[in-house]
Amino acid sequence: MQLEPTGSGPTSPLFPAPITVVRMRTALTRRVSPSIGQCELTHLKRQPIDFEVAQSQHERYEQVLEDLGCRVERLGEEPDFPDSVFVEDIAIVLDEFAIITRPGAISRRGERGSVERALRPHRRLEHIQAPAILDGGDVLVVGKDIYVGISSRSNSEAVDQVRAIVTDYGYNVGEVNVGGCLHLKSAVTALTGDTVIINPDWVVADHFPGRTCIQVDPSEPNAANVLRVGDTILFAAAFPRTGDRLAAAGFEVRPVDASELAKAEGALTCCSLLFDSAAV
Ligand code: CIR
Repeated sequence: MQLEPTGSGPTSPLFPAPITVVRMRTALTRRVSPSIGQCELTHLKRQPIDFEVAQSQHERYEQVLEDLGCRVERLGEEPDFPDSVFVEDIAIVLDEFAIITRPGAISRRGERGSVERALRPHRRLEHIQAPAILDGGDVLVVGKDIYVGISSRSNSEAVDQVRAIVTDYGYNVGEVNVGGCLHLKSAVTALTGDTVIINPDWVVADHFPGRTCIQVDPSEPNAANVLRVGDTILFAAAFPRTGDRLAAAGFEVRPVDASELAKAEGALTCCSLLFDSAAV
């Protein structure tokens, strides 16, 4: 567990001990739904998903997050929502507030209630409204830059609404066309505040001027979805060549087996919402 004291000072009877605020990194997750076999699919052919394997890989993923200092807050199973393990699509959590999305797939809109309830103690909530559609997988935050992918799940109205919500907080919002994959973060994710990993066939690197773009190994097109937790980069174990590239570039990397949820078009970022919050 990562605890960073942010307040301390001299104490005396006149000046009682100040409240010590600690910051914790929370990982919001949700168990795999037993109906995962009926998940939405856009770019993949349906193939059987072994629920028990998916569940045990997901538990291992949560364990890795815990090992890296996160407090895992696991939401209850949602048997009626096949894709509900992919909590990333339901919210964008920034330091100042969270935005509840309006998922592009109608089958996923009912996932919002429980995510809203879980986030409310941590953040003020804003909401994306119709006619906008937005999946969290299309929102890449790198420092104060927010890139929103235009995909089958997210539209320009959503970009306008995100911009209106965040603009007073110093964020820049840009629209990015994505092709060949489900979400923007299938094609590009952040390694640091100035470096991204990218599949240039699915998104053009020109969208990220001033940032170093490390390319996935060409034989591993789906490898751009990595999850940064502190100084560690989690990458899908199915993509060892890209893992080697990242290690060679000096990153501390850790493979995580996510092969069963990959059949549902999910990857590593999709299965958690990571954010810092204060605990007293
Ligand atoms: C869907 O199509 O919505 C799910 N089967 C996969 C969602 C994966 N989420 C993500 O990449 N952020």
